[in-house]
Amino acid sequence: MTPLPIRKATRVLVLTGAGVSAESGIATFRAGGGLWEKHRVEQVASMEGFVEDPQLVWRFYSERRKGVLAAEPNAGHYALAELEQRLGDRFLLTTQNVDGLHARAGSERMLELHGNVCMTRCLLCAREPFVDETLYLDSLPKCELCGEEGRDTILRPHIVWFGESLDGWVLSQIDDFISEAGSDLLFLAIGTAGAVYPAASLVDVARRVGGVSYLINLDEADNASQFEHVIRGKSGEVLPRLFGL
Ligand code: BV8
Repeated sequence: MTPLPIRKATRVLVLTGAGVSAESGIATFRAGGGLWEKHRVEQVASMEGFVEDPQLVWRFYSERRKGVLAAEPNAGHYALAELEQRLGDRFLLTTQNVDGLHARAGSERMLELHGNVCMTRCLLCAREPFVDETLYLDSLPKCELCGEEGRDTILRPHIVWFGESLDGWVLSQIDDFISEAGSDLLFLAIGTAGAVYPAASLVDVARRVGGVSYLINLDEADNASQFEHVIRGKSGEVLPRLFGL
């Protein structure tokens, strides 16, 4: 496999999706047997669904929290952490994944676009999201800070649901990285079906500044035609070779 065209000036922006964690045993969303086959998205990954049945949503996220805590990063996660070590501030990883495996593999220059399944926050007050590994299978967690002020507020997963905006600061970090790179940008989308926005539009932004784009994915992706280079395969096998590790 031809290693990536990384020159001295090249700045690498990576977007990962659920496919990168598949070899860690974590279910993807849209493949056969995937998460969206067992659950209606609107019911478990939207504010409307949470308001309608918060216990169903907490059960859904508690099951995923349990799976994530039992999982380990795979060779694909470690390859990305190694590439970051080599490139330093010429590297930025953005992930749609909420499983925290990139951080556990050592990635530091990493932004979580859709939140983290092992973090919880209050539905109402401005307390910071906090690490939470508790499983709420038949109980609803309450905000104790709100409780002290006499409000009975439940806590929610620190996840970006459909219809909710992504964090403005995170998006501005990505925009800044792309603008600074210009035509020296190398954009890699790895293990994602390219079906969810605005993450799926990153390839268009990369091309607009003259960047080179690669898709590394097991199957066809919705936005595959946007990429100059498409490599089909498993990220755990492809990335170490592609990065020349
Ligand atoms: C928003 C949390 C503003 C939930 C998730 C245009 C612009 C902006 C918004 C929209 C737009 N058009 C439509 C929208 C609305 C919506 C959207 O995109 N809908 C889609 C369905 C059309 N977007 C939003 O609502 C976003 N909000 O933009 O705010 C706004 C506000 C109001 C109204 C409009 C706009 C919020 C999106 C975030 C939703 N939250 N996650 C949770 O995780 O529980 S998205 C969810 O999908 C996950 O985060 C997941 O990561 C993500 C994307 O899925 P993939 O990662 O790609 O996973 P998938 O299974 O699909 O594919 C895996 C791929 O891996 C496969 O192709 C497979 O072949 C491959 N693979 C498998 N194994 C391997 C492999 N590849 C390599 N190696 C392997 N071993």
